[in-house]
Parts: sequence; structure tokens; C-alpha cells
Amino acid sequence: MDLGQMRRGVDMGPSVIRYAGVVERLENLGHEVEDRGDIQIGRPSKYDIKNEENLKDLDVVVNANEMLADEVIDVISEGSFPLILGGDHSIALGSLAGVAKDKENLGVIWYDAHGDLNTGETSPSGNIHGMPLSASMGIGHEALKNIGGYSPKVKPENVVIIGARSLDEGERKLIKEKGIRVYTMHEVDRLGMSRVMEEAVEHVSNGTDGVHLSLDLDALDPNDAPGVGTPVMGGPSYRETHLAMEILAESNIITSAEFVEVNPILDNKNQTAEAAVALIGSLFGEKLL
Ligand code: B3U
Ligand code: MN
Ligand code: MN
Repeated sequence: MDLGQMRRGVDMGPSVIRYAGVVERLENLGHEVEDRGDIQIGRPSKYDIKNEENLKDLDVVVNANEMLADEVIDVISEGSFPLILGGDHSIALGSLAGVAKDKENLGVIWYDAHGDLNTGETSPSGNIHGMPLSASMGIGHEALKNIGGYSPKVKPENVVIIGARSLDEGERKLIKEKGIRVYTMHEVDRLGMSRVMEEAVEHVSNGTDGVHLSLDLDALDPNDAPGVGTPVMGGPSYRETHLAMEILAESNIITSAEFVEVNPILDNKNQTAEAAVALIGSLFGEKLL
């Protein structure tokens, strides 16, 4: 999927994450892995066509996410852990639609430089990858809210955003209005990643029946993850993000995860895909000793 934003190439994310050895990494940890292949997205005849509600390529994005939701439901019904590889962050719409299907209180950790809390009305870009978290909370366009045939998927009180350092005006307003827990880079610097993650784990495991990790590689500092479409300076390092994944592994609360926004065209020798694979390793229990 690369239609949720304007930089072509992020649709190759899953290929390069595979190339960087994600399956082998997980198998080496003793996990049984079934690679279910790519979901065929389809192409609009022209890119970046905004509708009158400031939403780009809405129909293709919605269709793809309906397919993803079905796939995720299928994986869960087999008793497996859904690990979803992107693609731009608009795919969180389908991931969450699948994951939250039978969950009244899904917790969500949104590890991202951005809030992804825009709607067609507040978005400066019309890019749907800036809207999946708000839509999943039932805010925004009907078609985006209702992926999987229901809404909302998550409650604001069950969400934690970590690593934010680029928020639009409408997103700030929504965060205040809904009381969403956000650890911006200010809190990461002030408290340290260790304390931030401990508090985040506590927050999303309180009364929830599962926790989804949505990790946007642009959360990481662009020095450590250059292959992303909208890099923002001053993010958590590769090391801090590893620590975050290790704390999540120890907590044993994560029931589904997605890694998104790896764009090999913008990357430096597949560094960002390799970072994603290493982080996936830590999330799934890899230890140094
Ligand atoms: N908030 C801006 C920029 C953005 C959101 N997500 C990414 N970039 N990766 C927007 O377009 O909504
Ligand atoms: Mn994002
Ligand atoms: Mn982002």
C-alpha cells in the first residue's frame, strides 16, 4: 500500500522487510511462521486524487483495508498472532478492524512521530495515512470509520501514543478533547524510555482484552531510520526503540502488531528494513544474553 500518502515506494516495504530476514529471525526464536503473502491492492488510474472531502484515493484505500481486515480475522481464528507489514500507515485501518472485531476493549500503542489523528477536515495533506487512529476511534469519514462493518474499534482511553513530535492543530485539539495519553518526545527525554514504556504498558493493560502495537518507522530518529516518507528530526534512537520492544516482550501484553512506512527508495542500503526486523526480533523475545 502506498496510496495513503504521496511518496511512491512504500508499497515495497513488505518485500524489503522479508528480504531483511524477518521470517528467519522469528523462526530462530522458535516461532512457527506462516507468510501469507501480499494483499493485492490495485492501482488507481491516477494517483493522489482528492475527493471533495479532502481524502486521497479513498476507494482503493478502503477496499484494501477491507481485505486486510478479513485476512487478520482469519489469522486470529487460527489461533495465530497477526504480524502485519506495511505499506503506509493507512493499513492500520484494516489491521485494527480485524484485530478489534471480538474485543470490547482493545488497547493500542501507537509508536509514531505523528498522531495520525486527522480527518478530512483537519488534514493539511488529504493523506489517509495521517488519519487511521482517529478513524479507528470513530472520528472522520464514514467509509474510513466503518471498515469491517463496525465502529469504533478502539476507545480513546485505551490508546497511548509514543514518540510524537509533529502534531497538527486539529490533532492537538482532539488529544485534549478525548484525553488521549500521549508521550511526546518531551516526556521521552524527561522521563526516559524505560519509564515511558512502563507507564504505557500499565495504561493499555488496564481493563483491556488485548493490545495492538502499531509501529511507524518514522517514529525513530531519521539517522537510524532514513527510509521513511515523512522523517521528523529528534526521535527515539534505534537503541531506545529496542528497549521499548524488549519491555513490551517482557510485559507479555501484545496480541497483534504492525510495522509500517518502510520506503526502500528513500532508504540507505535497506537500513530501515533491517531496523524493523531487529525490532520485530526484540518484540518477539530476542535477548542479548
Ligand atoms: N500530520 C500530517 C503528516 C503526517 C501524518 N503521518 C505522516 N505524516 N506520516 C498529515 O498529513 O496528516
Ligand atoms: Mn503513522
Ligand atoms: Mn508517522
